[in-house]
Amino acid sequence: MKALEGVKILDFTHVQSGPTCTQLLAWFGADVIKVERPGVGDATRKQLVDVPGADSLYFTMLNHNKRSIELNPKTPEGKKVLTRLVEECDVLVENFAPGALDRMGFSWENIQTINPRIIMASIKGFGPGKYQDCKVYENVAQCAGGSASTTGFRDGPPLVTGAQIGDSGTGLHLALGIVTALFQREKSGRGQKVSAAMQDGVLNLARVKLRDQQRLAAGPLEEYSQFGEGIPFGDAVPRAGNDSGGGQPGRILKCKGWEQDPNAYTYFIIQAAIWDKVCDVIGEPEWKTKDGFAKPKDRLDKLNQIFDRIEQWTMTMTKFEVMDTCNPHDIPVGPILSMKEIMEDEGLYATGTLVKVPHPERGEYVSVGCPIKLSDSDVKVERSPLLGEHTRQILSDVLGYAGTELDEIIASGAVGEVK
Ligand code: CAO
Repeated sequence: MKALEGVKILDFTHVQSGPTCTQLLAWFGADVIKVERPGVGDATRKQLVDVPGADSLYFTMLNHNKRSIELNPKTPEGKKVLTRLVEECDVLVENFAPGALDRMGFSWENIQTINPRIIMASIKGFGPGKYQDCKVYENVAQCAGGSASTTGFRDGPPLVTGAQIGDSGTGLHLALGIVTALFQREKSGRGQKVSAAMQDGVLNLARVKLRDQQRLAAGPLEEYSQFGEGIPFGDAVPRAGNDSGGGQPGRILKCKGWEQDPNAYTYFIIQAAIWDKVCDVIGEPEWKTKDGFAKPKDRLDKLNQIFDRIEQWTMTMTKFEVMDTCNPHDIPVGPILSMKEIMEDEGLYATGTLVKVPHPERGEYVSVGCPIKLSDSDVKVERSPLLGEHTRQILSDVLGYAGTELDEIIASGAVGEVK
């Protein structure tokens, strides 16, 4: 048995944020029915295409374990079918632009009237307020949620990060909201509306930076390199480069081969608790007792000197040798892994974090499997559906249409070219 077995999800999501949410629910066992515009489908099917004619990796990697029905709810027949889906499903998930679902005639009020037990979950760029009507993409959310202003180096422009914290991050937040609402429904018998704004999701992940914003009132942020360098702080949290955010000084340092390999680097943290071991490992044992070096606070104005010395040492070995040398001493280090190295890591395939998925149009591809492991709810990653692959199956098996009624719906064009 799977954790969410028996839960039916009407998946009205597209692009990245919503699909990551419903993909997780599908991996936990929910029956996810992806509703797509006839003949077109989710726009990502045809974005960043690498195999001509086949669904893109962008689409396939975000829509595993789902079924696809083509449906245009803007037609009379399409409205009837969508109404039946709302009646049948436990959860409706959507991430259309603000107002799009209302314009289709499916406002939250109407949806509740059709099915009072349904949970309706929405992702929008912003919560209620002056920007509530804006369309929002990943990097806009990273900027509006405080991530970009606090990422990068002090003397450079704000930076966005490659991790999709606005899209996939908000999808994760929404998934938690949905299972929480399902849990509450067990007791209340009622559905509810679950909302996650991308700005809020990013801000939640940038929480430590709002912490630092308030700490500024009490004085400079001593763990930031800028403090040791004697550069005054302004009135907003500055970009901290690769400083570690947890109060323990840390940097990215060069390793052997950095001249040719852009990822020959390691992260290196000098936690107070292992300072003596760091001194021994890098060959500076006198720093353990030396004035200005022995105490963590005294080291703050010498971080550049200290990390330069550690880097002289890390540059003598590969990032993996640094890891192998430091780990036995509990010195926290981490190699900067390229996507190529990650994709070649057999250990990640063994745990199901990476999976090889066969696909009829594009052949086998590598995807990220379910990153959350449940001991009693196994995940088998299935390929994403072709556009409208399950239209007939969903109309008949899930919604119970048959005979002339089924023929009429198909003939109306509301469900595309049914295979
Ligand atoms: N049949 C017929 N019409 C359909 C349909 C279907 N199955 N599915 C969607 N449509 C229609 C919508 O009703 C809408 O029509 P109207 O504008 O006439 O009401 C139209 O398609 C476009 O939908 P959209 O506005 O959501 O799509 P967009 O490409 O213009 O905008 C996005 C995309 C992502 C900016 C917007 O949906 C949005 O802001 N979503 C919320 C935030 C979000 O999730 N962003 C993350 C995106 S991933 O980076």
